[in-house]
Amino acid sequence: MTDHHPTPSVCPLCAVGCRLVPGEEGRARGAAGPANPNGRLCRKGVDAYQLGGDDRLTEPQVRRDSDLTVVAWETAYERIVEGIQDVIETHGPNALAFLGAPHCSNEESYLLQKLARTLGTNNVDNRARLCHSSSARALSEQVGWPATTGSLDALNDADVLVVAGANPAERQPIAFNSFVRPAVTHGTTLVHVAPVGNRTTRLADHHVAPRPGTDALVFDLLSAALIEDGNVDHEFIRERTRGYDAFAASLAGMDRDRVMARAGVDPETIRQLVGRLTGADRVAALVGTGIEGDVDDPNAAEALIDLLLLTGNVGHRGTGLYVLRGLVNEQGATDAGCVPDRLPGHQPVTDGTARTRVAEVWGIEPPAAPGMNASELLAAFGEEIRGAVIVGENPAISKRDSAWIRRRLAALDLLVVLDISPSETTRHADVVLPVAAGVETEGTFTNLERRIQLSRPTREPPETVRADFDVLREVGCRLFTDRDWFDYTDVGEVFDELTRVAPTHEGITYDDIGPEGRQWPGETDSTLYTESFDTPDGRAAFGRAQYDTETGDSTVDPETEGQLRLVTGGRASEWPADRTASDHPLRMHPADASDRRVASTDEVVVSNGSVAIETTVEITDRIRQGTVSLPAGVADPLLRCEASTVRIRPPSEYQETDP
Ligand SMILES: Nc1nc2c(c(=O)[nH]1)N[C@H]1C(S)=C(S)[C@@H](COP(=O)(O)OP(=O)(O)OC[C@H]3O[C@@H](n4cnc5c(=O)[nH]c(N)nc54)[C@H](O)[C@@H]3O)O[C@H]1N2
Ligand SMILES: Nc1nc2c(c(=O)[nH]1)N[C@H]1C(S)=C(S)[C@@H](COP(=O)(O)OP(=O)(O)OC[C@H]3O[C@@H](n4cnc5c(=O)[nH]c(N)nc54)[C@H](O)[C@@H]3O)O[C@H]1N2
Ligand code: SF4
Ligand SMILES: [Mo]
Repeated sequence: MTDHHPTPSVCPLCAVGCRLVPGEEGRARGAAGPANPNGRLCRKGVDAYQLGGDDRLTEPQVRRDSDLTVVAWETAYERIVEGIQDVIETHGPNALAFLGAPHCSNEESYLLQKLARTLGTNNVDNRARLCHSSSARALSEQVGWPATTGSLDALNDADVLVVAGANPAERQPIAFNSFVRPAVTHGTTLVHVAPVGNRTTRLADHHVAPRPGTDALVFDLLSAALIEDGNVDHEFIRERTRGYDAFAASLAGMDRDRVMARAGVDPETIRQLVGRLTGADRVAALVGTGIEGDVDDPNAAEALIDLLLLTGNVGHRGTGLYVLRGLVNEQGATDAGCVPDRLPGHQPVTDGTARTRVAEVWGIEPPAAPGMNASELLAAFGEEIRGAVIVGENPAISKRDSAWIRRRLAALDLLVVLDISPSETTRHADVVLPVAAGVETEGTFTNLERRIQLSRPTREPPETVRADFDVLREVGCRLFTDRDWFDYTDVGEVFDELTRVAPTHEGITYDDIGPEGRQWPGETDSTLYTESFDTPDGRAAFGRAQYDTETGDSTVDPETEGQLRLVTGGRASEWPADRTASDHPLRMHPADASDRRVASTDEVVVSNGSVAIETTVEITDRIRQGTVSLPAGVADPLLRCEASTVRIRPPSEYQETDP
């Protein structure tokens, strides 16, 4: 049933941005909005009101001796202000770190980075953005903004959709069911690029399963074949791009047989895909965390953008690159400037004109030197970094070794954490501030298609907690008693300041966001780059072939050494609906299984060096040979030691001293 509630909240649980209101028995009920036009919610969204449910922080706490003690808000604020001033006096502002706030609103994210920068440091980041960092970088460098180029409803206009390194059927289910599924039903071809089949694959017409980390090579092979056949958009290339000749030349130097062997795809697959692309007027690509790879992997997003540019598939409806972002306001926190090298609106901190623009509004110029990113900051905790303010992040859960993170957190002189619930991170804090949950506060959130939506509170927070907004504003006022930099009366005033500082948001006002939301930038329709690209010369830039033509690729193929490549997916949060891991988490190809005398449902040991986990097997031909997959939660012990390959053995054959 479609339901138009006058004042819905935005679902705080992922970047799709569905709208919801309280339903029965503590559950959420969907309220139709642009991202969930049918008013549906996914399994996870239905539980949105459980966030901060049973396990809730309600009183501010300050560490006295070794224990956290409940205190009045006044006392907590005094401790924070003193602590921050101490760090600055002794070590300077660059000894501070500000982490957050992709769970919070645009206004809260804006306040967080303003706090950092008015104090004199660019050490501000949100680690969720690192989930899609290479895609964002490729977009910035090649076309303009680190954001999805189109809107969800335009996916219906695509003839071909390429989903790479993502599983939106499970991870962004409402976007998938509302926009991808209907497009496919109406004849759009769905190509899924992933080494392991998942729920998204079930809807796909083609499943391409390259060797993990080699997507870029597949996209380059497609580009090379299209160029060879003359099936490229010459007019688009001439009028709207630069660097084509160098790109084509770099592909021409590629040994295609060798690249195909490296990527583990056959000529027939490439031929079929080329056929699909040649026959399509409009192609759009959707990417997730699976193409992010390791730092050494070739840049898949760049190769994919090259392929889209080559075929004229950026800058009109039904085309372009969609970044399937994860957390509710990952896009917005980044837009608002919770990034160490970018001011609000993605302007480089190193750009003097951009800093002056900010200074005109703030009354103080932000520092010019880029800060450290979230990973660097964490690694410097207790060394260069002496104090940290963490808003809605939990660095203590991560792929990193947990003892290492605990040591880092404990080594700080000042750790301030704003959270809804206790976590590993709050346990190490010197000050813990209990804050309101997303459904309890007013503010704007920007979804994965750049849509800024107003979220209204649909539940009362406990009386003793405060909104992140109020806390950040109060801390700002107390740190700058002789300035009015943080004297805001309401959320709308902060949003309107953001739109004056961030060129992306220029012309949008809080009061006219409206029920459909507003996609930034303000002056264009929902598709970016219809006239020109946001690059210095207005043209999109081609990259280079991602295969190293000089050296070839000398990476030893793990499959030849009895090892299997490990891929993980479905990294599950601590969310109830995510804790339904499959019964047989390890998936492997029949040939790999029979080589190891392993049968379906068998117990096996999955190991790398001294790290081993026991689990059961599902045998499937929807995974490429030589690769096995595990849900990320199960694989965590292996991921923490950065294992990318594993051995699989029956428990009887496993010995701890094995290599
Ligand atoms: N229910 C639920 N939904 C969520 C979240 C949650 O915790 N629970 N978290 C949200 C967050 S923060 C994020 S970042 C997103 C993540 O959303 P996704 O990026 O879709 O996350 P995964 O499910 O891990 O999917 C990654 C896919 O990439 C594949 N893959 C692995 N290696 C490679 C490779 O080298 N090449 C290719 N082409 N594919 C590869 C994996 O097999 C897997 O299918 O999900 C969001 N949605
Ligand atoms: N082991 C493990 N590691 C992971 C992941 C995983 O699932 N498991 N996921 C990876 C991915 S894809 C990502 S994006 C990152 C996510 O990393 P984080 O964002 O650090 O982790 P979360 O647990 O999503 O959220 C952190 C905290 O935000 C709080 N929070 C929620 N809403 C609000 C709010 O409105 N205000 C405030 N102040 N706090 C709020 C929650 O209570 C929680 O304690 O972690 C990555 N690392
Ligand atoms: S798809 Fe995302 S935003 Fe929509 S209901 Fe599910 S978790 Fe919430
Ligand atoms: Mo994420």
